[in-house]
Amino acid sequence: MSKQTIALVGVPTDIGAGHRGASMGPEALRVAQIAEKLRARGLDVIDRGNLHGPHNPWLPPVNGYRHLGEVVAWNTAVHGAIHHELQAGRLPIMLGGDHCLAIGSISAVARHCRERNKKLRVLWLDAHADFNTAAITPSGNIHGMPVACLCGNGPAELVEIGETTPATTPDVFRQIGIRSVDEGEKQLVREAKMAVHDMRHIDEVGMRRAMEEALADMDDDTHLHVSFDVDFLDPAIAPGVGTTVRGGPNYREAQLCMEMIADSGRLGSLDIVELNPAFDKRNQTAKLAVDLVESLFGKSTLLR
Ligand code: B3U
Ligand code: MN
Ligand code: MN
Repeated sequence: MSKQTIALVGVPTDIGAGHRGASMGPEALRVAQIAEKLRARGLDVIDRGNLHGPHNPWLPPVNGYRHLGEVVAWNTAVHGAIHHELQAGRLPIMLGGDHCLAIGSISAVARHCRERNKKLRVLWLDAHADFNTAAITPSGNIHGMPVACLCGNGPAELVEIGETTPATTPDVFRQIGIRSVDEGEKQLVREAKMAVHDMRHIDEVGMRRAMEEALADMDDDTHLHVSFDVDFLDPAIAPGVGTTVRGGPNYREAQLCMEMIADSGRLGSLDIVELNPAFDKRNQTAKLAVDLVESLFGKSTLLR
């Protein structure tokens, strides 16, 4: 089989976030040499540049949603771009941007899986469950709602991005690193029977077993999508995010997580989201994200 080409798709917006600055994420990842580091691993990488969309008007929520129209516009662009890359046989990496953009990317991946008769598995690496709805959100920020929208629990304009409604179901998700879930959101996560490997579980059984569980029962027909919210990482090593939550995976745990995904051999698409250079120090969080992405593509610390 010929080697797969990686397509970098920049999405410079913080339209769904509670802080400004994630719009600078794509450039920070480029400055941290994401393309060059992957090429040095022998991979083919095309940088598609950035998508375009409405500016951030920074308005309060309306009916429980902040910037709904703008979020729809950005996600429609993301859906089209990511689906295009998948159709052409490339492995898309979305350079976010805040996590609301996963509505566009994962709906595109889900559509691709339906077209190719593939099973979908989504690893959601995050401090947050992102399962809020307009009725229960504490903020109105749509970056706290993408998993709910992808599962059909959201406004029609977002739920209907992609060809099938809803784009996906809770059983495709494996959430890792979760440690901040709002009260009403907890109830919804429980009702949906979402597989959540939260920090309590990782503390008890270790990253190795948590990842074995999350990666279990995949086969040659499974497309694995990784949605990497950089606030997954402990803020001691990753300060460059809008919402830090202490008690996340440390450097070694995060490396093991990425290495085990690489070993599965199933990675088909990736989001890197919520990197916020306005909160970062000397681009250290972007450099760390790139280091971890190298591991995700097979760089190993072991002499194997
Ligand atoms: N759950 C909170 C906070 C939050 C979610 N995702 C991030 N922050 N990055 C909310 O506003 O929905
Ligand atoms: Mn998130
Ligand atoms: Mn998060």
